[in-house]
Amino acid sequence: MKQERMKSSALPPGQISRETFPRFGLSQYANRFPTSTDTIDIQVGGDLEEHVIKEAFHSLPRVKQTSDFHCVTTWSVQDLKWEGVRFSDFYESIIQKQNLKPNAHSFVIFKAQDGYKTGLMLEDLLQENVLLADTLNGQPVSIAHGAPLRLVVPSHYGYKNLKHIYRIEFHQKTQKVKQGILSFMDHPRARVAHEERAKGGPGWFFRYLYRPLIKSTVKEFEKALAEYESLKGS
Ligand SMILES: Nc1nc2c(c(=O)[nH]1)N[C@H]1C(S)=C(S)[C@@H](COP(=O)(O)O)O[C@H]1N2
Ligand SMILES: [Mo]
Repeated sequence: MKQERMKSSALPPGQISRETFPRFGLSQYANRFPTSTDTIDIQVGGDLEEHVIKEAFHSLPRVKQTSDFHCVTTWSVQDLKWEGVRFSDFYESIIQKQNLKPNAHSFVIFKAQDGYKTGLMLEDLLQENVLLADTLNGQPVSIAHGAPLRLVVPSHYGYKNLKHIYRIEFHQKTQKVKQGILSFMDHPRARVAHEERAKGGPGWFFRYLYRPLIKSTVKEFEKALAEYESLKGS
């Protein structure tokens, strides 16, 4: 009898495991790509002084983490091997040093080179398994998966795992972040374990709404990347 490969953890409600990790997202981002992937420069702003973090990022302790990835449309990929720095180390060692007073921030907005953005509670980002990752499965994070740096928040749906980070804003109060998707689709926390797929109704309902979109979206994103790479190569 063929032995099933043991995965490290059970899947959360409504998720289905797939073998390959696709390039994925909202249609409108399929043809958008990062403009600068050679260096990691992070603009910071919001309720603190604007500046750019360069060398300081590379002085943070490096960590490796194996975690699962869950897209809100119900596909999951298990056992991805990320490497990077803990968001909590980044926050405590770099951001809090310039901070006005302790506990001043409660909400964080991430902005990407392709125009995508998302907001998360600082409390959720300070969990141990939240990384700013620059390596996936032993290779620098590819264009497909978020070069040069992406957010890995395994307990939250894929749409909070922002790729191609260029800017991080720290705010004292929760902000509205217009993500370019219908607003009901953006749950403020989007925790996978609680099936917070969207704020406009029960999580299980959206399983059936989103699942039919997977196949065509994967195709669309694959095609756009292939076109981009052939243009770059020519
Ligand atoms: N910059 C950026 N980040 C993004 C997206 C995007 O389009 N642009 N899509 C989000 C969505 S909906 C998902 S499911 C994951 C997909 O990550 P992957 O392409 O590495 O599979 O990225 C998220 N982060
Ligand atoms: Mo997603």
